Amino acid sequence: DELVKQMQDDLYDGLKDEVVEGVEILLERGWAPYKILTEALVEGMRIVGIDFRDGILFVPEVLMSANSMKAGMYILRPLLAQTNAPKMGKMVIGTVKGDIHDIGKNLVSMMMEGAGFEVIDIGINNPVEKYLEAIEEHKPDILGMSALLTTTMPYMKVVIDAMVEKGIRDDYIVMVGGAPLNQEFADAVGADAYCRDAAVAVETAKRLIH
Ligand code: B1M
Repeated sequence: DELVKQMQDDLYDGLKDEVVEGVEILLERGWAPYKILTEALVEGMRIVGIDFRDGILFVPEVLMSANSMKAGMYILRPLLAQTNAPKMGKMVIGTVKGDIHDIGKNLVSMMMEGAGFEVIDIGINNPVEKYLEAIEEHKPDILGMSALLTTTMPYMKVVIDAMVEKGIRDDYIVMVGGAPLNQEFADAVGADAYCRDAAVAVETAKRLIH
């Protein structure tokens, strides 16, 4: 699709208004919000990631791409969160200490809400104390953690170890995700599940909560 390709280019160039307009046009054409999200926005960001890695794009540019993506997600959010699904359970989710990437986490939150979960998003750069406070306060069924950096992902083990030490580890389903993670890592830190993407997070949550 021409427009989808154009939107990926606009996301790459950090053209927020154009990305927003593209989302609106695709919605008018009857595209499902999830299809727009994955094919235009997530795919666009994947391309940005490659050139970021290769030193073709730099932080200020990628930040503009990220803001364009967020503007597109902002339109899709109510459509994705709109649901007739019965109440499924509660999740606290946050990005770990030292890590400020939040797009993936936000996407997981949106999709979980759409599936009928109540989501408490504690944001980015969370030290272990923040996670513990949040689960104590909200008593969720699920704790979700996100990390996008190989340097921050080990912090998930710090959080899980602290839960073990307090004797509360088994009171929660712990799900982890983020681009550098894999199943092996999730097993090694003692999480209940690794979620490759937001759709898998929803499926996994539904499966584990029963
Ligand atoms: Co960053 N960055 N970044 N960055 N950035 C990566 C992660 C990187 C892979 C880019 C690259 O080199 N190719 C690289 C990490 C390399 C590594 O660790 N080995 C990197 C780097 C190096 C950095 C900095 C260190 C750069 C610098 O300053 N020199 C710096 C670190 C800042 C920090 O956190 N302390 C940095 C900064 C930034 C920006 C601020 C510019 C921006 C973030 C803006 C924001 O989030 N508000 C940014 C971005 C945008 C990226 C890339 C390009 C895209 C990330 C993204 O949003 N993807 C990224 C490249 C990449 O990932 N390939 C990169 C889209 C999103 C939908 O996917 O987040 O993977 P993702 O989430 C998916 C799944 O992973 C999963 O579901 C989501 C939806 O399907 N998932 C979960 C994620 N969390 C989950 C939690 C769950 C379940 C599933 O819980 C249950």
